[in-house]
Amino acid sequence: LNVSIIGVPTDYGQTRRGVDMGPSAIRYAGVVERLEAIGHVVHDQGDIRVSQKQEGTIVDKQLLNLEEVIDVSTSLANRVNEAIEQKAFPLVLGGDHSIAIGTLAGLGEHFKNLGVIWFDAHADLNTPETTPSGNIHGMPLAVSIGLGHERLVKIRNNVPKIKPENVIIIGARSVDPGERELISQQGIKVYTMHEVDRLGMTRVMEDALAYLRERDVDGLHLSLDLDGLDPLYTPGVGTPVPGGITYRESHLAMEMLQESGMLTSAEFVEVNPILDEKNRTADVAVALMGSLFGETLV
Ligand code: DIR
Ligand code: MN
Ligand code: MN
Ligand code: MN
Repeated sequence: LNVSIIGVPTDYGQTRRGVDMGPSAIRYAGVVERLEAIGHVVHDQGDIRVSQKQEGTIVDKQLLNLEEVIDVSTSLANRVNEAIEQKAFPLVLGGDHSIAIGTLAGLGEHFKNLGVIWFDAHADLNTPETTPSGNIHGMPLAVSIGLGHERLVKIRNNVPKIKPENVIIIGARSVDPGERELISQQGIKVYTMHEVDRLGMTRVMEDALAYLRERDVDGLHLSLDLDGLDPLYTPGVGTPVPGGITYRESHLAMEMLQESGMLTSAEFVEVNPILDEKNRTADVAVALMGSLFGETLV
């Protein structure tokens, strides 16, 4: 593969500092070398430019740092769009999960029936009306299906970016009331930790991939929030929730995605080295990328 790495050093989607250092932590953990060792051609495009906070803008408690998030999302969408036009595989490194707004805006222009696997402890389906925090990192999936602040929904003008029926959430264990309502109303497929425990990750991934094949998707994006794993393995995240996906289950999921041959883009988000223990969370992210991109043991 021709892999195009795009770093997005932003923390504007939430209120804990340090997640803007995620791209550095992931590079330090050896992402480029790891993918090259598999045989991929890797172009690290560096980080997109994230400006300092604009003072004096109106503070909307339901949409914190809105102007900044629009700015970052717009630049990222342009970069992802360029990568796709150059026939490269976009690998986006966060930053908090609000960056998925930009990634999917860039992808949605090229893939008209994109499948999305959302690996996360949370559903990220809040809107300005339902958000308990005002943090935009809790909203990117809603925005991408066309629900939320107009200026976020309209980035690069393609609305919606993805179809709710093409989205599969895996690992959910902290879902807000408004999100629960959207899940049933919009027909979004969710494998909570209950299903992961009950069916096992093998069945979950087999079912998920078969479902997306059935829907005849023209591409598949993985949006992986490191808080989807249990904080035992990835402590360096802003909103850890116990009872998560194990290290081995996560690797298996990555391997099954690789085997499917369906994946066309990926992003790894919420790595916060300030909250971490010796860069363990970035190390896990890179190890998962190894499996996702086809590393084999023998
Ligand atoms: C919560 C937390 N649902 C919110 N969301 C997080 O603030 O909307 N997403 N942490 O990753
Ligand atoms: Mn284009
Ligand atoms: Mn998330
Ligand atoms: Mn999360």
